[in-house]
Amino acid sequence: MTDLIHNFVNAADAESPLDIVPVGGRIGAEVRGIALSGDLDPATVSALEAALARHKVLFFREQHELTDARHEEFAALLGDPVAHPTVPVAEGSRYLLELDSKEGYAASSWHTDVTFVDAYPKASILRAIHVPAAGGDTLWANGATAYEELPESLKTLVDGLWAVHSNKYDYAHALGTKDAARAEAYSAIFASTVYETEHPVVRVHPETGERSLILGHFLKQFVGLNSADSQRLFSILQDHITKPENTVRWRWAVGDVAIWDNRATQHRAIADFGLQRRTLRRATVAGEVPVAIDGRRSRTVKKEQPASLVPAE
Ligand SMILES: O=C(O)CCC(=O)C(=O)O
Ligand SMILES: [Fe+2]
Repeated sequence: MTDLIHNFVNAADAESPLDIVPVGGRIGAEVRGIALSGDLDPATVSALEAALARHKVLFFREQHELTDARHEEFAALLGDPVAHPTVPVAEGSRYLLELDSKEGYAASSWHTDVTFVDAYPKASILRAIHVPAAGGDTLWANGATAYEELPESLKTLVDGLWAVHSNKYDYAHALGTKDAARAEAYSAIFASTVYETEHPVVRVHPETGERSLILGHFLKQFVGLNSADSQRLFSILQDHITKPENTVRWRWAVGDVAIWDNRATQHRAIADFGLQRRTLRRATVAGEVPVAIDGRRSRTVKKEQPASLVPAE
């Protein structure tokens, strides 16, 4: 009986000292009884890291003591906190990125954070400050189960495939806005330095050895394919990742925190909250350069400021 109950991918580890309640069948778990801060003891931090590698996204409720400073101190327990490479940090913070609906911003297309650079963050820690009365949930998808369930022929195709990721892309689509001027203004900041990076489509996780798909909205083109074929193949693969069985959805309350393994997941906001206020702040923790199945590593092939932004001599 016990085996039957626990026979699903996202079951809690009976050995974990944490109080963990899985949310989705393949991804996401709530951790209870922990107040996040920079003061957590090393055993708890290791248990959280193990739970993160297993469940891919961890949710914590009622973290009302987590100020910006404490948010950053907690992030430092998981590694080196890093600011976003192009977007200025949130006011009063050292590394935090603010996602605020008053800027017309909701990251409502599927992505993995910052894949336009080589060593993109290994983890993101998102905290809810203002939450709509309804709507504004976030979705996460499991890139490892998506890879595992691909038919063998598609696995063979992606195992040796690489793709170029860039932060120069369609912001109107990613922000879910029809306001071209706003999308352009956001693009001017977000792509103030244009990056292009080649990543393997299948990344081997440095801690678990699990294979997972790296795709998402920063992917521009597959290496060796033209843009039309790239778009069609992207749709096929991306559909495998984002099908509902591979996802978890979180209904935010003020004080909630979500931490995700950015090496094995994608996520997106649901932009259904109209003009209601929605504000979240995010810390990111530095990651490693991804490694492909054959051991090759990702590499940044372009890092360029548009001519108009380069100061005159
Ligand atoms: O607003 C959200 O729900 C997701 C934001 C996001 O993409 C992020 O924090 O990295
Ligand atoms: Fe994101």
